[in-house]
Amino acid sequence: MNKDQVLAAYEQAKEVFKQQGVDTEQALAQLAKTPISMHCWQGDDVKGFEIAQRELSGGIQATGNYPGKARTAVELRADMEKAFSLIPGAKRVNLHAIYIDSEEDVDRDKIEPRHFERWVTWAKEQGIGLDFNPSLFSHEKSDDGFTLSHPDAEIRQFWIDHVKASRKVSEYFGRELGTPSYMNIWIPDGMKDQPADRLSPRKRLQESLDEAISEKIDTKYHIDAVECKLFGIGAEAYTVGSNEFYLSYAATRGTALCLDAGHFHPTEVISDKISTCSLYIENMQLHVTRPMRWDSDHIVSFDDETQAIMREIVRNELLDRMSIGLDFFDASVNRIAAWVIGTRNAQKALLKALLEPVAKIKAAEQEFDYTSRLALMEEAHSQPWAAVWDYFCLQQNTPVGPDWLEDVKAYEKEVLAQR
Ligand code: RNT
Ligand code: ZN
Repeated sequence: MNKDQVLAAYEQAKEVFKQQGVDTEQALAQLAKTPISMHCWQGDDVKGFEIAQRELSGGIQATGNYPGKARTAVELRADMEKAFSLIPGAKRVNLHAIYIDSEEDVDRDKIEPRHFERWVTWAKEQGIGLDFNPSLFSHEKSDDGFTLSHPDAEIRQFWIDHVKASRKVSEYFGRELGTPSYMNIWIPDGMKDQPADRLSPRKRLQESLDEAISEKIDTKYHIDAVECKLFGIGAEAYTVGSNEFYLSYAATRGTALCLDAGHFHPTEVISDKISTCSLYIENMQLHVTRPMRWDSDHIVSFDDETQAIMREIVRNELLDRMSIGLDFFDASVNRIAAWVIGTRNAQKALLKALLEPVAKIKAAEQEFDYTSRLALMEEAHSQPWAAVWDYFCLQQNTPVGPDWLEDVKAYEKEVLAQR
């Protein structure tokens, strides 16, 4: 589509939405200022850049061996810049502690803000905020399948110290970049087979977390979040940090809660959890991802659940309290394309939600007019929201439709194939 076609289609769409009482300009402004936190770990299959290179563990897996993955922080940043140029709207970057960018061989409990200075310099250049994660996996001290809930106090302490050190890095991000860093704590702790004691590890996790986050840090700079999970590979029977555990933890400790779309039973959806959480939890974080049969972390698709998640956020006016992040790692396709596809899909779903005639639909529901409610919801799917999306891409100087693919292919030939 050329520019004139995009503009003409937008003008038409604008009218169509106006007739339904929906202001497309307002939706576009909201979309433009809502950042999506792009996870750095799609770029190198969750490997990281510690001097002591370790295999990915913790019950998660990046399958595939598509050539050209980033081998250094410099390469990863270049790849993310390429992806940014093809993704409209505001972005943030979500880092893990294993993405330390330093010549020093530092163990996890000893990381300091200075080891992440180059990331901050880059983020400033890019005009983006950073989010952070302590990495409690891919390490010899997590090999027993336990970290913060490990029966050995010394191992627990190592991981507590890692979380404490990570909070300093996160606070540093927030201070330097003027936007709070969400620091999400996910641990792989669990057991393959039925435990005899389900309680003690949970008690230890509760105590470890309390110690790890005991120092008060201004939420202007840093926000703690915790992420629950149902199971992992090798931890099928029992996960210490279950949904009930972390929902209660976040509610009683005042931390944020991270909901990962792949961390529940196969037919259980996070879209239905957002409203409940909003009643008890101030800040929420999302790991938008696509589970396929298991927590497979497939690239985000424009599917029903992604759309339902965004509708819940918009209909309940929760955008201000929500950090929308992504969490997938597919090593079977071009990794930059993976970011572009997944991030654009999350944004498309958000835009479509912003263009819904919410007031009308809610009014129908209030009057018990479920016929109109269903009719309006269903018709919304085929309204010309895609023309508004194309216009947004144009407005933001990013490719319209599948045109971005050519760019990715050229980058693959020129840069990725040389690695
Ligand atoms: C694992 C969790 C966790 C990780 C990342 C790397 O199941 O989803 O969020 O994917 O932190
Ligand atoms: Zn996750």
